[in-house]
Amino acid sequence: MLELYHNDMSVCAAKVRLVLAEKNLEAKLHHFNLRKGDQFAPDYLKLNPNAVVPTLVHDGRAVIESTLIAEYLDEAFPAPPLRPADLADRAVMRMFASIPDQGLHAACGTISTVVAFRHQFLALSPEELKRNIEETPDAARRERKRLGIEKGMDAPFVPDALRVYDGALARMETRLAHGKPWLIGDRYTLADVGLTPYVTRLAHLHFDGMWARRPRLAAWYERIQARPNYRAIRDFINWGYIELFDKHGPEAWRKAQAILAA
Ligand SMILES: N[C@@H](CCC(=O)N[C@@H](CS)C(=O)NCC(=O)O)C(=O)O
Repeated sequence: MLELYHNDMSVCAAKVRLVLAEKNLEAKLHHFNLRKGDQFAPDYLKLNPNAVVPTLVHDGRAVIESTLIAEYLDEAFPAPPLRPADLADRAVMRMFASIPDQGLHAACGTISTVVAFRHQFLALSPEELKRNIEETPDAARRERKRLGIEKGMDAPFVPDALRVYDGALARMETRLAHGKPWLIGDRYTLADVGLTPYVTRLAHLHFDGMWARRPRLAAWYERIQARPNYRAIRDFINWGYIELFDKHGPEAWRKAQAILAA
């Protein structure tokens, strides 16, 4: 039996849902409210000491870290395969699939927080906000959360986060110069899965100008949205978040453009 602890708008949880959908696997879903702090419950910390979603539980055993969960699912449920058979291609696939773990995920958290999520945090009671920040176990993540909520787009790490995001998109655009539909070629793999939620987040935030001059990436994202497994994102959209992104995204994008052009 498969169980997934997730959140509807969490980028890394979406990655796991994409794999489940691609393989037509059913999982019992446990939805967490990350603003209210469900992730800090002592019983959940036994499954995932990092106090984050997603966590997959397969036949009673927990697997954490979305990139690892995606590979785990592909090994445990091989059809259809989401890793190339060729070992060199597989290494390239892993390189792309791990881009979020090498800074893109933190950049996405930063951008999402300073543009939009800060408004959700600021709507919490002072006690709930304090708890959410103080119980974030990793000190660096805690400090970024605190400053991002306080300063928004003026937080000092925003330019770096934008450049990390831009660098990841540049790598995708360059890679797609091979003229094939997916990052590794003709086969959709965990590389495409891993980056899909991060490109989607930019689109939701009205930051799609980041690929205005990246036609191959733009075409890839069109193909991604046309795939049946994209329902794992589309069907989980929290419209309250989209409303927030619509309200604050365009103004933030104007500031982001100036930062990226500097
Ligand atoms: N490297 C982890 C990152 C997990 C993560 O940061 N999850 C976010 C949602 S995308 C979360 O649960 N945040 C809760 C919090 O910051 O308190 C993974 O890929 O699984």
